[in-house]
Amino acid sequence: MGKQEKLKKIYSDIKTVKIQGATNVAKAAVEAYALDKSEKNKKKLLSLRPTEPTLSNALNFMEKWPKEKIILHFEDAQKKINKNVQKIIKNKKVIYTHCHSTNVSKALISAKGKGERFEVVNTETRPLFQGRKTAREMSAARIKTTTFVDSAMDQAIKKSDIVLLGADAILKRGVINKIGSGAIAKLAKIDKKPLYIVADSWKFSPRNVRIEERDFHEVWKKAPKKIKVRNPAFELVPKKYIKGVVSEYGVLKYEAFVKKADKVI
Ligand code: RUB
Repeated sequence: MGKQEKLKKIYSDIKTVKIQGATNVAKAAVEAYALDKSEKNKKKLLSLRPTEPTLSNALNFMEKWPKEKIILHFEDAQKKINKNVQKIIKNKKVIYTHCHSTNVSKALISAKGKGERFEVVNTETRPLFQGRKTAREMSAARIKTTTFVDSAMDQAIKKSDIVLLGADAILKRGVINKIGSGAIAKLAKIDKKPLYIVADSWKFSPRNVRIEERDFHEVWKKAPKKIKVRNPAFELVPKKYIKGVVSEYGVLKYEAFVKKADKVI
């Protein structure tokens, strides 16, 4: 495959969510930027998933670091996240999660490998069903897994002891994550379930991000013309609902995480 073809394939795989999740999107964009370090390519990559600071942070770090150092950051951060997640899930029998997060998924698989005993409940995450990807990964790792439709999220949360969500963007006012995450956070609060964000620090952005609204055909292919179909991909989890952020920095309170990330990113 020639360079242009490779680039086109990466653009398309990111845009169509074949490559999904903040870390995977950023890694693919790093590969694409290494192929062509032009401003045009950078602009194009940044436009593909506007709600992803990991993507923009990684491309900015590439101005001073080689590609290998960027990839090493993701691997190193994940190892630390795995250890830190293990601390907060001790004695938690049932863990609830939503959508698919590489940071959450890998941490749970690692914890299982280290002998932690727990099961997972999750929600399927319409319209693109990334929750099924999580369920498959959990099940392949021999973690007992139960999947619910999104509208049963209250029941799923009630069955859990702790809620772990990934993040697309960590802002000063809260976290942007997959649609449904805001409602999950409110229900977790009412049901008194601790909610932690599990995320690489490169998800931090000192600036606001645009919430991506995707093509309505993902929701309803042949919707009658007069019906307006909305498809917002992400939403805010206000910081007041978040018990802590589990990152490579450790398990920190929201403000402490932001203070630290703001100095580095
Ligand atoms: C994925 C999503 C995930 C974060 C997690 O949305 O909202 O929670 O991206 O990031 P989408 P990571 O499927 O639309 O990309 O995978 O880095 O943990």
